[in-house]
Amino acid sequence: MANNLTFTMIKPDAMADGYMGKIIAQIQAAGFAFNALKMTRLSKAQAEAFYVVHAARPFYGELVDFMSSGPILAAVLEKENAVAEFRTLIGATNPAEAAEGTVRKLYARNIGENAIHGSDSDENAAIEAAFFFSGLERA
Ligand code: FUP
Repeated sequence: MANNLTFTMIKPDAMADGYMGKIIAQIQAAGFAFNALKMTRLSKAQAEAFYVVHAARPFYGELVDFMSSGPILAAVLEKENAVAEFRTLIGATNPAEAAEGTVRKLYARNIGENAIHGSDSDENAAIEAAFFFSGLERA
């Protein structure tokens, strides 16, 4: 994948807490364009598959339960240097360690329920985008 695309999900905590609109606005204000967007809900099996790279970690079960606990908003985003720029926008995994003004600092509940996902590489962005979106669903 080119380095101008990344994949994100607004997670079930931020959706339930009513932050979807504010987070979309913050993403757009930071200069990202939406290439694809959908609201959906992961089954347990789908959450297990998405996070299979973390299968051996102690938090995997909780992560899968949480990510399948409610609706999410999935999106492919476009901007130059998208992966790195988006990870700066969302902040550290643990909101207690996230920089002021980042999405996780503003809206996450804790390290497990941390409001938003952002791909960690161009390769994973391509894999994650393809997990959620067909070619027809991409602008
Ligand atoms: P990030 O790239 O910032 O999303 O973080 P990771 O890929 O390391 O972790 C993916 C998800 O696993 C996090 F968003 C939340 C969960 N997690 C925990 O619940 N506990 C941890 O100690 C680390 C991650």
